[in-house]
Amino acid sequence: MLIRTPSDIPSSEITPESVYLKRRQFMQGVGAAALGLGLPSAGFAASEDPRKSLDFSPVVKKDGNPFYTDEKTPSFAEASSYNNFYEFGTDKTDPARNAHTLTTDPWSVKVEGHVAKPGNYPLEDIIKLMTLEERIYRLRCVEAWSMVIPWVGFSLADFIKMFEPTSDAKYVEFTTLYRRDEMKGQRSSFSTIDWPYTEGLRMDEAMNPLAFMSVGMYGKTLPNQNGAPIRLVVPWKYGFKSIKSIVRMRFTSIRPKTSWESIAPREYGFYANVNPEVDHPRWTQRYERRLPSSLLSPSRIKTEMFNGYGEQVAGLYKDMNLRRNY
Ligand SMILES: Nc1nc2c(c(=O)[nH]1)N[C@H]1C(S)=C(S)[C@@H](COP(=O)(O)O)O[C@H]1N2
Ligand SMILES: [Mo]
Repeated sequence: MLIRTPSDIPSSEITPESVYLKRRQFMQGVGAAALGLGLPSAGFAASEDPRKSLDFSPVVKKDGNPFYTDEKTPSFAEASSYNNFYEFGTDKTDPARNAHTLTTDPWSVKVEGHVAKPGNYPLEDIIKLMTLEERIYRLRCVEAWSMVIPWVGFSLADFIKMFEPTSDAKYVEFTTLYRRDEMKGQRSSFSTIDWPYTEGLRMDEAMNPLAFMSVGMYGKTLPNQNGAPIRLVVPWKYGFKSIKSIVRMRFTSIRPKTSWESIAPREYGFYANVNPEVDHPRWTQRYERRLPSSLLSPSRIKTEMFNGYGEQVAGLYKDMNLRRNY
């Protein structure tokens, strides 16, 4: 099984020895002036950091704003060196190590299915048309760890409205890039994922104001390992729904089959709402490890229904049995 249980994941992975050593070598190799600029970002040396600053409106930092939380965010280096992105390997440190091979320019998103305006939309046009804003969301992985991440992006609902979905559009399916020569994990013969990675949402879920398309984090464009150049963020669902490096959106009348549901349908459902009442068959979902954590401070906290976003999304599921529809 690919997704590992929390006990399989040593917290030392957060600052792996290799990254630490590389950082030290880098610091020894540069002068004091360069040090003033801070540590190089995880996964690439400062001189070749491909991220660009973004122009966005910062999140309104007040209680009750569902797009904001004052919970502690990890450093950028932590959020970009502990990742799940199986296209680049299954270890948490693999994406930061391997994702530099991905080229993201040019990039476009193909829109198909039940919409009045299908087409191939270049990323630069998308960014010009949408209003970029910041949102600070909790991300809860099904493996029972979580992080708080400051994203930059735009509302998925606003994006979808551009394509004018018809009344036959009941679901939207998202697909990740399939490019074996740039994605090491897609070449691996051990992989159980039938590439490309796909995900999906019911239309009313996709139109919920919390659903977000991210093109950046920590004020800059996304690093490859976090899903550059454009990825989904659905904060009330387990992290695997938040599909990375999207190249296609297809509007369908029937429920799309998603990658994890296809691999292990008893363990990973289509809905995948964060739910402390419904355990994974192999571990509890009542608690989570909030990163950054360490052996001395394990940061074990209670998992909240809908990851704490119930006020915004509980209505979507009011007539559903969430034990059956996990
Ligand atoms: N294409 C693709 N998207 C993906 C994954 C993946 O393996 N491939 N992993 C998912 C999982 S399990 C999680 S927890 C989040 C992690 O996002 P982050 O690395 O930005 O924290 O990405 C999700 N999106
Ligand atoms: Mo995850």
